[in-house]
Amino acid sequence: MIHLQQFLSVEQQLEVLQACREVGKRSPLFVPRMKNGSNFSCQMTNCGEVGWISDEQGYRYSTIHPTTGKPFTPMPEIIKNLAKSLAAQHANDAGFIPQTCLINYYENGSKLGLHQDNSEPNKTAPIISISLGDDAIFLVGGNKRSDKTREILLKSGDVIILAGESRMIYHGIKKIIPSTSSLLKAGGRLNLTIRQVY
Ligand code: MD6
Ligand code: FE
Repeated sequence: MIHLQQFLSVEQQLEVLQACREVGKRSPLFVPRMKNGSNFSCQMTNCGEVGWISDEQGYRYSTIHPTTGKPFTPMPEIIKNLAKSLAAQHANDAGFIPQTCLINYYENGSKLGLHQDNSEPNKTAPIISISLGDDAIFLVGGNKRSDKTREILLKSGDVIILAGESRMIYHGIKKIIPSTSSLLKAGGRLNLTIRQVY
């Protein structure tokens, strides 16, 4: 796993944030649900050809936004270009095709349970993750759910790349640390994960 600390300048962070706001106008945040009907504690939206969704039918990629019924907003160029350049320079994948970007929004108190990213038919392309806003405690384990985890502090502008042997490791968000960034006026944290799904 690659952790690039404060990789994005504040200027770049603001540009990516603005791109997310534009996405949110056409493809608003929604609250995904688990198979048992319970809500996720973070909100999500997507841009790109497909988006990751979750409800009582399970989790999967869909071409349709779950509340608008419309296709997801195309991925803004700034997000595409950042992901392609990160994949080429840090994950040895100059052919990376950014097909989707999942945008998670965490308010204070939101978290994301330990999981493996296994919805993608393509399990060899790297996953590029960008953090914006308040600090988060990221849990990183191994290839088995029962493997010991360690905590990594993710700050605004940090990038995580899961590639190669780390592609399938278990990970999650333990907590958001309130008021640690002034990037988001309303507080909280945004995370973008950009993938080549197919
Ligand atoms: C988050 N990130 O940072 C959640 N998944 O809010 C993820 O679940 C994640 O950071 C795959 C690759 C990188 C990630
Ligand atoms: Fe993940």
